[in-house]
Amino acid sequence: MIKKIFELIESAKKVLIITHVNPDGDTLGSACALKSYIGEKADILLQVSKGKSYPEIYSFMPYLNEAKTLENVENIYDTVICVDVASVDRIVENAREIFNNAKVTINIDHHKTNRGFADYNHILGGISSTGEVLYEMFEVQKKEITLEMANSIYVAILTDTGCFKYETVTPRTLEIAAKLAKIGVDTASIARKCYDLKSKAMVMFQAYCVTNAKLICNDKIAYTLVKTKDMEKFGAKDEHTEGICEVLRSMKPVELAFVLKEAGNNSTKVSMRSKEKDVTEIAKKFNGGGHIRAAGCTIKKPVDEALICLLEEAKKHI
Ligand SMILES: [Mn+2]
Repeated sequence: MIKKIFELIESAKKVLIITHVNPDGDTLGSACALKSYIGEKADILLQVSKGKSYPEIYSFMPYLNEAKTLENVENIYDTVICVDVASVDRIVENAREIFNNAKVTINIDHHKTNRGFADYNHILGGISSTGEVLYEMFEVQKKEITLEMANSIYVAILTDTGCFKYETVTPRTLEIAAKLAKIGVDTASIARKCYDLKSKAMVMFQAYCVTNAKLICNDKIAYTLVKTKDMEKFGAKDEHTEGICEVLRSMKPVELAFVLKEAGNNSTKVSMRSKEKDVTEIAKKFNGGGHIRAAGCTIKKPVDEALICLLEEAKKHI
């Protein structure tokens, strides 16, 4: 399959690399590495709506400022490659049209819940990140990994492992990180850019959300509600809620952490994290998905009602 994917990339005329909605470091890093490898004939698509962009902390990465958005992307691609896209529902609006129209569709991912929705699927469920999957693909096919590619893959692995903290980190993951460092990746500088250059609004807003968190079931469950009016008060953007759930989980007794965010049209976006439990079990109940310790879903109810349904389900897992 890997060889075939490289042959398809070779023979493609115009390639669109699709990142997932609410792009994170893994999808962006993987897309940048691929774009860097493929060159001129590839474009990256950010699935962001009007006026929105990718999280500003990733602005140091190449190609993102010239990336297409849902607003300006044209239906001109014969080949589409999805990176870190867990399911076809994560391809939205006109991007779905482009995906359906493409002669060749390729899906490179590490989500266990990915069912293989493309013509060619290379999914290694359980591997740390799509960045790691991609690294192995380049290495197996003996493709040169340039410093630019290495930097992007490093961002993908670093951010999707929460700085090499999760169980998904294997000796191989660390070996790959070492190989990337040997290519010349400045690991300290990338860590600083990803974690220590957050906007003031982000840190202040996160502190506010953490302060308002509730702990229930002997402090085993922590949750907080993110309301649009509060975000406006702090000047917080959508991306600024990233990381709140991890802070809630970091409290010693907490096993399950939830962030419930107003998402418009009376729906609520839920992020969930756990220390030990498999949160995909909870996410799946609401048609969501993700990883064992980090998952999400959207509940089509206002935030206060969504909370009741979610806690009812979560308590079954405690
Ligand atoms: Mn990922």
